[in-house]
Amino acid sequence: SDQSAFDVDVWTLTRFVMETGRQAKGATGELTQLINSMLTAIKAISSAVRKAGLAHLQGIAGTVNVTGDDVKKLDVLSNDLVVNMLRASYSTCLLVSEENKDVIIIPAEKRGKYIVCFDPLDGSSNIDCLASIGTIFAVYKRITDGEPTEEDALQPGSQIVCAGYALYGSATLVALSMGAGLNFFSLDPAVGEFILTERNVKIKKKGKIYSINEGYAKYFDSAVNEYVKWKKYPEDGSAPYGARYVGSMVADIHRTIAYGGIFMYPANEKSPKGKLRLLYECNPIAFIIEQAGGVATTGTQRVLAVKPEALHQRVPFVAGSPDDVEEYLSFVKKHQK
Ligand code: AMP
Ligand code: P6P
Repeated sequence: SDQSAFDVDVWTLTRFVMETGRQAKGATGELTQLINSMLTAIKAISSAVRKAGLAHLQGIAGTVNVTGDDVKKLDVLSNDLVVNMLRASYSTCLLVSEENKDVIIIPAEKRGKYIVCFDPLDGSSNIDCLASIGTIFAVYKRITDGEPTEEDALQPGSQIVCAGYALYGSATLVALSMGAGLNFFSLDPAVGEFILTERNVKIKKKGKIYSINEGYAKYFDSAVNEYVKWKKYPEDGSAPYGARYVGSMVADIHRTIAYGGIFMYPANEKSPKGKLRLLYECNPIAFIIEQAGGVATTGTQRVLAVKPEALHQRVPFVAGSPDDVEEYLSFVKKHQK
């Protein structure tokens, strides 16, 4: 039989969140309930993502599978899982999902004090080629009384209480922060628990990788193109950077935190505000990047300082190792003169 040591005192994510909850002065346990409900949804999404090919969950919605039942697109299924788990947690009162045009108001009898903005399955255009995809979420405290409103969701990212992402890659990983540092947890499918694998994660001050979709070079502004050229043909005797781009934000961001470097989805002529959404992609990821000691900017301001005006608004997004982002900003400044 397998004699490898079985950790009988393992730090699961559930245990970690209960521990940090106990240390939080006056905490009622509501946020702990919320996080653990989100984790249940993530475990179920991970299982569905890994069975997608077998269960014919891929492809377009509306098709039927071999047994004739309706096939839900993976991202519709993921959205339903997150909404149902959060509604059942009695800790939320309003949700914003990439999949829903309008806010989702939780029925009065099931309400708690938190708002959650999430992308249930980010990078879903990569599902059919089996590239890594992810789930992203940010948690805020409501700021209105009575009926929750859109105003509760339009808070700047600086108000985030908790944010995280799940990466469905070669393993399933959760990155989570409640504002006191960033921790990584890996899913042990044998136990069905996320296990703490890296504490207080910090990004390198400077990396050697740049990550951008150069297919838009024709449409980038000159600061972006000049920065990218500098990464390829540095004139200060330093070595050129490596290029990596998955096209799935969570995969590109997780690599940037793990290895250092810079991830860029800047504005371009075709997308004057960039493509990434502020509420459920840029803000949670910017919060996490800052907790790892990195920088996240729109090119003109700190992402977490942006005052949102609309649920699905886009912002240009550049984030990663502080020295790399600062170097990019020096090119932006040079071109503003
Ligand atoms: P609660 O009463 O559970 O909604 O928590 C109130 C506040 O305590 C939250 O908004 C957090 O700032 C903090 N808190 C609660 N639970 C946790 C936790 N599990 N880990 C870290 N901070 C927490
Ligand atoms: P492009 C996936 O569709 C996504 O929203 C992000 O996950 C990813 O970073 C970006 O779009 C990729 O966009 O234009 O490079 O294909």
